[in-house]
Amino acid sequence: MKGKYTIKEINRIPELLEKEKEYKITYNKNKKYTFVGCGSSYNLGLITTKMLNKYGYKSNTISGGEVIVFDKVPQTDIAIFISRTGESTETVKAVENFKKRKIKTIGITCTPESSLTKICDETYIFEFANEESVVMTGSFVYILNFLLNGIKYTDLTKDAEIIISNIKERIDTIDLKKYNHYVFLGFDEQYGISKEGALKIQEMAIQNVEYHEPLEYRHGPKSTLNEHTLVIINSKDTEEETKLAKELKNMGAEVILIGKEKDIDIPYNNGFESPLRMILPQYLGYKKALIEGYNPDQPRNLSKSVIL
Ligand code: F1P
Repeated sequence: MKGKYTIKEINRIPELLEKEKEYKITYNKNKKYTFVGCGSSYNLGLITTKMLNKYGYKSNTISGGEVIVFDKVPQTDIAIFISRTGESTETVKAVENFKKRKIKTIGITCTPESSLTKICDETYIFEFANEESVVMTGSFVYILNFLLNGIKYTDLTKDAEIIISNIKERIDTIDLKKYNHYVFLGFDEQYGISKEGALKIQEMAIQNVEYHEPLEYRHGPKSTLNEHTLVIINSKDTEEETKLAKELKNMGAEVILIGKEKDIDIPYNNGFESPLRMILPQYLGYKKALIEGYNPDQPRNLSKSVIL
């Protein structure tokens, strides 16, 4: 059955989140952290960096590609390499660029005995979060929540079940055949959430996608909006974002506003709710892929990790 792994991986998110109590990362305000990854794992770094900097820590994120092509290594104390497979070439190779500068290296992966686990000074291995499907879904939610819990522990388990069912209910009512253009909007760390959301639709359902800051969308990008556009706003519960949702609906798009008592009720909680907001694009990508006849478990042209 097409997509059987993806849906299994989405459905077990509440179970995965239960595991959060067993693992802990701690950040030190006197140290600088650099996150390195590719694809979804890069997005994990971008979102975590936004959150760390907001809470008084020092962090930056760089893609594995930028590190290895330019030998670019930000001034830092601890480098954290994220790779579900532990095999993406750029991420694995980038470890050496940091090591030769005597920077401490920590790997985060779902794959024991991977290239990444062999070369990093320390590793967190979440084998229970590993996935059969190519696209990261549950593992992304788990790792993001793990990384944010180092700032402030947030128990998302109790809300996950109901949110998954609300998301399914909402998405299942949309005639997805009609939409071939997907736009994700969000400020700050919600921008990273939007970037990753767009990637899910692109990877699984092979659609045209975009992501922007909400108000930036008015400054040019909205020219391509039409009745085949589905907009998802990862809101910070501001009036401006609600106003924008109405405006885009009036222009003919279908709009899903995520926020407190909105189309999908996930109140903004300074970014700590973000892992739960990832479930919507994951399920949307899965559903749209099935409707178009694609297999969300095994998207066109993609493999579980890019080995160069
Ligand atoms: C990174 C990644 C995935 C993406 C694609 C190619 O993998 O970019 O996020 O879905 O399949 O690989 P990893 O380094 O986290 O294993």
